[in-house]
Amino acid sequence: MSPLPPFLLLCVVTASYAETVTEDAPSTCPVIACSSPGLNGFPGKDGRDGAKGEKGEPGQGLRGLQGPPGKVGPAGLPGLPGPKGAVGPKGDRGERVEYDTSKIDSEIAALKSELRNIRKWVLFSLSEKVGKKYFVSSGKKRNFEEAKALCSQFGASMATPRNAEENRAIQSVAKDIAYLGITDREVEDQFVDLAGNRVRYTNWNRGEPNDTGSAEDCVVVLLSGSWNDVSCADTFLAVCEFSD
Ligand SMILES: [Ca+2]
Ligand SMILES: [Ca+2]
Repeated sequence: MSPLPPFLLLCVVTASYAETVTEDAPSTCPVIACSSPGLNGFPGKDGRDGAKGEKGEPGQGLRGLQGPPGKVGPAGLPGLPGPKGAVGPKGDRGERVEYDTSKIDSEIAALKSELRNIRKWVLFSLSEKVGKKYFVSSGKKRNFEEAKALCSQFGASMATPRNAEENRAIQSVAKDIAYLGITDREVEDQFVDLAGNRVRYTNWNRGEPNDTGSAEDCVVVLLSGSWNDVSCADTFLAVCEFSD
């Protein structure tokens, strides 16, 4: 095979080159000068995305109705402490108060004296006095424990006669059957005062104490002044004794 003439070789090369560059750039090959015009090629591939356009105008559609308020959100964190306030104006000068302790002592002594006089007057009006003891009767009947609590409430104890004179005073102030501060609850037939001391003075009625039904462990003074052992659950007057 003989080699192609130089101008034909140039056309072949030029045509080959035109096919290669069609996709990227328009051909500038002077192929028109050497052959008939070719057919238009296929469209090239899509180009790269262009730069982002400017923001468009708001749409013209109808605006919806406002929705209901949302739920209340959680409480926020406490704020930081506020700045320190300005210093206030200086206060007035205080007055020096001097206590006269001797005056206070004398006033306390006067009050104590007055209180003693009132107490004496009350006891004198309501009680029977024997030596340094005042006997006062309650106006309401109670069981033994209630009578004991009543006397304790007023800083007194249940009447416990130590001799015939005190017994008469209790009998006189009671006006009715009344409890004494004497029981044999701990040991049967061993009558003791509320401090647990065995009583030396007694004034039993005839046939007493008889512990009827094995259930009589408290003691009352009868209208006659004599004593009877009774059930602690029965109700009688309470006589309390105060010390001078
Ligand atoms: Ca008894
Ligand atoms: Ca009895």
